[in-house]
Amino acid sequence: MRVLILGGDGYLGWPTAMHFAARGHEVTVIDNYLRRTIALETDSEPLYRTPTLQERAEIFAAVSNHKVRVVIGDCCDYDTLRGLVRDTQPEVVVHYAEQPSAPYSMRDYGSARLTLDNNLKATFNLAWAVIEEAPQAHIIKLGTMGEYGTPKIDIEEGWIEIDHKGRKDTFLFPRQAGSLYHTTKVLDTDLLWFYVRTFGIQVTDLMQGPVYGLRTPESELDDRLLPNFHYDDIFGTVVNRFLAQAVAGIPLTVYGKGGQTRGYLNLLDTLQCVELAAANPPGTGQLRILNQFTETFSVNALAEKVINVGRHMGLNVEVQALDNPRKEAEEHYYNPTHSGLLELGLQPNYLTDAVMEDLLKTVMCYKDAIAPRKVLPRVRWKQ
Ligand code: USQ
Repeated sequence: MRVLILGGDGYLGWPTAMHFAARGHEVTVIDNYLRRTIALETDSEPLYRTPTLQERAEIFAAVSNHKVRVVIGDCCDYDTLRGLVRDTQPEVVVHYAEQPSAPYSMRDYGSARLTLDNNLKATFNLAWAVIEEAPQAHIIKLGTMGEYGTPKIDIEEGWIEIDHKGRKDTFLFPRQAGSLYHTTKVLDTDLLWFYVRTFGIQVTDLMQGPVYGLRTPESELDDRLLPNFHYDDIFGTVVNRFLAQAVAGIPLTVYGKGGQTRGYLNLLDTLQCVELAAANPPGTGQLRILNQFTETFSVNALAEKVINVGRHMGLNVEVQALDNPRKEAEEHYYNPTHSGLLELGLQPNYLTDAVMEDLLKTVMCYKDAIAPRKVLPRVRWKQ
């Protein structure tokens, strides 16, 4: 397949690019280094320096013989994106080109504005580039479980049937996101649903939970191919943060009561899910929504797992309950459906003690680079 990946420099973008290329697909990536720029501006650089996208592609070609074509450009520039879609004629476009940090989106007016502009423009431009240049292309859009929020009812996979005054219809599941970033994802879904039902494009929207992990079969070929790993308060997701905190002897930063429950998945499973979605397109005129996670944990349960495995490995792991910087339910009902990807063939990699130990060992290789000043939350939802 000809695969175009928007946001190919990211934590998920680069491993996805290598994964598809290693399976013989023709891969082109585009990225404007937005995350790298924001990380520099906010003192949130990752655990180790990753080579540029061009350097990564060269290293990958040298060790694997597989090619990833790199374009440095901005998906918010329509001419750039439209030209790329016209030239590559993708069968699949994987869309990761978004500002992905909830805390960054809540930092101040400028960060909120950038998040809103970037995420909506990139999605809008992609819809149009596909409509105008490759109408058969399958858009695989990375959404987020955070779009649903934490309702008091079971979360369905994208849609819900409503029985109202004796009549029934099916609608997008009600959404109530907890940050501006997550809200931009809600708006993305609405935009894509509009273009699916009016212009007949085909879209898979993957509602993903927080991802953890580092190594993939392709990054095993050379450490310089590892994805960026953030443990800071802006770009670090909770499991990756806890791993770095445990290794550095910094108490685990549980926000509030720690009952916040989310659906988590291993980076390896993100790759499987995107590949399964690509291999099984929904068909033109369809918006397919899949909930992308393999198991649910509360923040407290995650902390307990890190403590158990970390202490067993001789690490000094404690918990520090912090005043929650976010506005979110700290104890709530959470029961999301997630059968679609399993039905397509997903073989989950669960967060077992052995997996946790392996993750801790990998992060331990970079122990000296962990900067404690990057760990505590700097952004509060309420000013
Ligand atoms: N949390 C802590 N301590 C920390 C960091 C986070 O208790 O040190 C808590 C948060 O308050 C939240 C939960 O852990 O309740 C998850 O936080 P997170 O930072 O791992 O995840 P989030 O901000 O929701 O965003 C991440 C990714 C985002 C993706 C999302 C999936 O950055 O791109 O869309 O996970 S989901 O959470 O399902 O919406």
